[in-house]
Amino acid sequence: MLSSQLIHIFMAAVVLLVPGDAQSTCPGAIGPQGPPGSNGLPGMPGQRGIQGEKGDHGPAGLPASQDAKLQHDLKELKWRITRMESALALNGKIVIAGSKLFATTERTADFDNTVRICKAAHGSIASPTNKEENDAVMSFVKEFNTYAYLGITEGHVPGEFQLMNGKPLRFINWYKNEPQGKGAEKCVEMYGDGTWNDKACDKYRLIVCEF
Ligand code: MMA
Ligand code: CA
Repeated sequence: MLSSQLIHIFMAAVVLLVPGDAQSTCPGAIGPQGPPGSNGLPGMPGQRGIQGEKGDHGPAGLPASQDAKLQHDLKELKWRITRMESALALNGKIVIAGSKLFATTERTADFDNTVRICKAAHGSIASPTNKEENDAVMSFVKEFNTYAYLGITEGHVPGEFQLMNGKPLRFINWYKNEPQGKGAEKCVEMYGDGTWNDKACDKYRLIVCEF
């Protein structure tokens, strides 16, 4: 009996003396603010902004003639190209004539295919316009012992030949009594001595292109 009375007194003391419990059930002053919560997930990316204004011009560059690095690079580039041309020329792959470069595929084709093949190689069928260029083409004709078609064709007037590239035909090197096809031979082939003959276009001739 005594022990149950003691329990009641103890319980009453707990209710009256423990402060936390009393504050949670009774209205009182608002406590201090808690620490910020953990950050949430990042939001969606925003829309692209409008383009900004064009910036100021950078500092002006050196004139090419005074740019030492550029001049050095240019010199090396020229040297490398010349060296490569010499190496290719050594094996008869190309012949340089002034500003033109002539090359053969070492194969034969009719006129239309020769034009096509040279174009596909970003060049054009050999069209010599002076002795130096004519000699360059001749060197291939001799080397491969095969005549070559030139980029020269007969116009509407029989016996009137023109360069395919539209330039006037100033340099000519016809073999004696040529051209004599009278409209029946609309293409031009080069002989082994470099002279020209008007000829039917469907023969197989050495492919020589110029670049
Ligand atoms: C062939 C032909 C002509 C050329 C004469 C030269 C007979 O025809 O190649 O184009 O003019 O020979 O004799
Ligand atoms: Ca002829």
